[in-house]
Amino acid sequence: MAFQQEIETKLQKGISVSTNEEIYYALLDLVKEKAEGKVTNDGKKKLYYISAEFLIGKLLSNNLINLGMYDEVKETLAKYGKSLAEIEEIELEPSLGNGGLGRLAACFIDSIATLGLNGDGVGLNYHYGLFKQVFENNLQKETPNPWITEKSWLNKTETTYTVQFGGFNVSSRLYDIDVVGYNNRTTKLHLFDIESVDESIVGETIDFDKEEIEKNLTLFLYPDDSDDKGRLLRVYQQYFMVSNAAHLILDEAVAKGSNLHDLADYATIQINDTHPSMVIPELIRLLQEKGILMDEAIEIVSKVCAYTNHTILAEALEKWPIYFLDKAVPQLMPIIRELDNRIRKTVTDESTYIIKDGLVHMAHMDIHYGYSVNGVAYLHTEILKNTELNNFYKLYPQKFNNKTNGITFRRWLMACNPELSALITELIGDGWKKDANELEKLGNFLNDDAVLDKLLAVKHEKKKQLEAYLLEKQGIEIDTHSIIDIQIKRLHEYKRQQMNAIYVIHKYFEIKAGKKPGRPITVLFGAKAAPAYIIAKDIIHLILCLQEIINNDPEVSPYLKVVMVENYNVTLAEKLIPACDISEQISLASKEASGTSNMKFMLNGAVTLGTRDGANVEIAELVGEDNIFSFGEDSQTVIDRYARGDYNSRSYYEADEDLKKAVDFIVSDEMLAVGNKENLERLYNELLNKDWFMTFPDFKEYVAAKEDIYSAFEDRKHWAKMMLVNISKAGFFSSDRTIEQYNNDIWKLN
Ligand code: 26Q
Repeated sequence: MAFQQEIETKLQKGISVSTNEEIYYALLDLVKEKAEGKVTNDGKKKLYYISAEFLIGKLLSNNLINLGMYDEVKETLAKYGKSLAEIEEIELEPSLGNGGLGRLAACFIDSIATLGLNGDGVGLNYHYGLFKQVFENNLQKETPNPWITEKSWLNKTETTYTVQFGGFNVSSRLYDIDVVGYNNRTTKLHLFDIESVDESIVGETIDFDKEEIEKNLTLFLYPDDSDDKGRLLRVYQQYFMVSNAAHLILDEAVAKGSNLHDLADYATIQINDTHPSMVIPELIRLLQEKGILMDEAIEIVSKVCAYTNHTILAEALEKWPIYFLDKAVPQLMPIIRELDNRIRKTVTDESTYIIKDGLVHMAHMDIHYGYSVNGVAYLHTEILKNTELNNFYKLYPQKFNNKTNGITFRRWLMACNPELSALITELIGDGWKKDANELEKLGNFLNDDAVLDKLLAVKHEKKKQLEAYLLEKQGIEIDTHSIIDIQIKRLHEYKRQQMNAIYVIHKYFEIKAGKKPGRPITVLFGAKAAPAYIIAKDIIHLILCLQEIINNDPEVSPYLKVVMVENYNVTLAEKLIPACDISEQISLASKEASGTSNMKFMLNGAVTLGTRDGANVEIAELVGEDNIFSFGEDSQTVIDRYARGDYNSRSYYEADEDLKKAVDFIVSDEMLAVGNKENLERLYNELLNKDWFMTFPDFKEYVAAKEDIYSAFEDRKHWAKMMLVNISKAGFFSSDRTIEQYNNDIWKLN
């Protein structure tokens, strides 16, 4: 049936006389039916990608693209005066992730479906997801962010389990979201929930009674830094997730004929960071319940579980106090102790033990009892092998492997930038949509002026769209003829938004002194800070204060604008990335495991200004040093300085007049007039007395690199060439490539 007929049957009336809301829900129904009608791979062996986060974003456009219906739907709606973009505004974004790790999981399930692999995602159905960020008095405030509407992408299933905690049980129910692959099969995102969840205990804020687990277990996603009560709740959530997953996995294997001794022929589990690590003892426990002895249960599970590490920050490696686990999941502690004892008997290196000083080291359990350990970019994996996890690498060199992250080009090019997609297809055909390496063919147009002009025209069009969007949604004005310089990512000191902010102050002084840039610059930030991460919130305060001062200064604002968008999320990323000229990837070398926004920016024709960290290293290798602006100390220099422990930020401050002046401005009268003394002084003191992520040593080179890249922008033709090189080399970063490598090297699905 033609689309128009199908949708009008659902609407029971014509498109033109229907409201956007009616059309949205009719489309939702229709797309869900189409997804159900697609085949799923149900081969023998299945992958379970268990993750506490799946930052999937809105699904309507994405699913329409993957079903091959997007153009027809958009055009038909337009014929009757309706805009698909406006209709998609009705959909609420599920914020089921903090950032990179959650978004990676979402890209991965898209690629798993697209490649037709037998694999599902397993996670939790948080009712409020991550908090919504609002700005008040130049400060971040957190509010609840409900996303589940009466009708949504969630499908309630008949699958229910009982999960045991210390002292009480809860009943779970499984909700599924169909994951539609591009022109191929579907898989499922399994999200578990408790039947007894009680939304009424949530008010205007994100504070709620943390004691009543039966009511609150799936209400919120925990930010990456939290208070103690929250941390205990996090343990309950993690166990709830993996216990349900383990039940589901065993049930599905048995249904396919497994006798459980051969579980590894039916299931493989990818543990996404340590958040699902308790699946190891839980599976062992369940196998024992089914009559399998401890020795064999351990052996089976060790052939099923594989672990991905996403962080080098030692403080971010999960270590749970024994008393947490004793309280929440007492049935697991004897198993974890047994796992630890076996290591103590066979391994002499005490640093690898699972239980130490009353803490259970989750990653240690994963590495000893998993069959694969991977990092998420070349440099990251090297650092794990040679430094951070070196003691484990010496024990199990064969387990370690690298899987450089990737992104789905369906969402991060086709959906968010149809204009660029159309230009690419006009030039090289549409084979790139299935085989991203075909983007290399764009290299044939590097000297084609007409193509370069078109590329610049697309960028300008995306800037105009962003301008309209920000004005309408946030009342923010940007200049589409300015250089758009963007840093969007979680707020973390190692990502160094503070360095970018100090640069802005430096530029402000230059303009005040009469050194005006030839072209206006818009420095755009988007970032949420974990509610308990004090310094991160102080950095947001700094940026918001700068925004107020600079944008209201008539001497400066024609040349420099600072914009911090509110509530940065996937939807905003989809608008910001296509409009960007300069991609800020300025983490302290060695600290950013990979980064994935760097890949999205590159794919959309932004040029990277970055340190030699994470996947930036691979971007530089692909595009060549002429098409990226790299600066700063390298990872080894940084690692060595940490080892020496002799970093003294004050000495850099004293030695650099520009830096000193910019840093002092943080506590100047102008700043105190718009900001809070407490926040600004705390940040100032932190930088001067600690600066743990070493912004000062890189500052000089950062300023120089910024000047270089801003002046490079003025040679429009050369800049367009750099854009095209970046796009043409982005194929490697398709998550289809990443997933193929996971499958070939780790999962080995048939
Ligand atoms: C841990 C304990 C308690 C509460 C929360 C957490 C927690 C939550 C989220 C710890 C870490 C995270 C998220 C980590 C993350 O997003 N890491 C990013 O992963 C990306 C995908 O591999 C990389 O590209 C980024 O470099 C990495 O920072």
